[in-house]
Amino acid sequence: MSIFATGLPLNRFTKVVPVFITINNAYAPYAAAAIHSLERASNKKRYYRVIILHDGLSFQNRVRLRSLVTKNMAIEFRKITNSLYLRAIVTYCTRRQKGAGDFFSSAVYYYRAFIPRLFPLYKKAVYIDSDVILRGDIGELYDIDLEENALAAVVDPKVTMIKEFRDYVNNAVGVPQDEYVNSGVQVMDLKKMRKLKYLSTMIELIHEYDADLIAPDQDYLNIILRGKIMHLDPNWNAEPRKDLSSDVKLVHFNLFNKPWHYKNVPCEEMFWEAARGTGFYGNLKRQQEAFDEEKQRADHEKIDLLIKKGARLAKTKKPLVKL
Ligand SMILES: [Mn+2]
Repeated sequence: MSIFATGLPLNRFTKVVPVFITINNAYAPYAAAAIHSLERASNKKRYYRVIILHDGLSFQNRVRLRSLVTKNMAIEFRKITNSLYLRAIVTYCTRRQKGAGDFFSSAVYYYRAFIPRLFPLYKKAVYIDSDVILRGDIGELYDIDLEENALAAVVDPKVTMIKEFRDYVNNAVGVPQDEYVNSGVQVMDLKKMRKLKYLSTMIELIHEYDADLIAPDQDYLNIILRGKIMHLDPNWNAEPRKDLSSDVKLVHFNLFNKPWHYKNVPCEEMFWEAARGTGFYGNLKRQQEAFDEEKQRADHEKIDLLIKKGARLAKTKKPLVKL
């Protein structure tokens, strides 16, 4: 019998690796591939508890995700319920959706900010985006000593690559490009984040500035936790590429060239291998087939707009948000 079946509060007795992932119905298929890859790369002698934060998943999606459970990996769901904070975020996102170049105006991106507050019994946890595939054991990531830091993450590779994003983070966010991290993979010191009042500080900044940012919750993370973030080995949040190094432990399909939309993109085989064996393989294949030229054009346009918005906001004389 798995220790997950005993109903014991595992953290008290056994070192379990808590992994959070935040999704809505649309992200469920990608999350399944991510979780499947996590399980395959896991250390079979360790235990993992995957906690899926969501805003209301269909029965079918829950069943399919739940079926990924193994002897050493539990899967749990936690619905983000309506609260003062959530309402503030949803209002902010709804307003943002009306503008151009709003890639990250979905409230689902903010759910990860609720983790320290919603799980007071956890001291430390790992968070991953649903658009990642693991090749290394996430337990190793969890084990990293954060020392005095509140968080560990990788310096954002897309910011390093794209000039408009570099100018944007340096000027508009006010965080130097070599400090600015990607929020797709995080090791969180939940105790420290609670102490810093991470979520309520974010809500206050949203309320005070109502700032039009390009990666809002990631920008707030960098602003609020600045100076308290440890930089992880880039192999824990790597860009997909044709000649991927064997040292890469996690690939992040960030922003463009999503393998479930496009054919012949870097690292697609890793994604499809992980997607096979989940209940979503057929859906994902059909999604790719349905992503016709028109949809591809719209996708490219959206990314162009995001980059242009970055360039426009970068012209500001002072940061858009101040802590
Ligand atoms: Mn992502």
